[in-house]
Amino acid sequence: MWKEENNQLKGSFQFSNFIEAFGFMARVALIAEKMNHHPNWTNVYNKVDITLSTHDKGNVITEKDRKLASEIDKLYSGKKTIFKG
Ligand code: H2B
Repeated sequence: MWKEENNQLKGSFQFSNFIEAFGFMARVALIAEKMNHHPNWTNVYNKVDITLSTHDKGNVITEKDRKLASEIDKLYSGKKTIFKG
């Protein structure tokens, strides 16, 4: 699910609609804030693309990125429908 590219972890996550995607982002935001480690991401409708690296270490992958990636995977694999359009 994650690939390493240019010292960054990259993952792409697909949902059934925009609200599902945005709900996922809200959940990731809560975890990221708790970890004090934040994703770079883009959202287009039902798709969320996430790039993880550690800015404080000069934009390289650290254990913090791997930990956040694994938390994001847990969220995504346990996703439940919150909105049917
Ligand atoms: N997020 C990411 N992805 N990399 C960091 O180095 C980082 C962060 N540093 N969130 C934190 C915040 C730092 O800037 C603050 C001041 O603790």
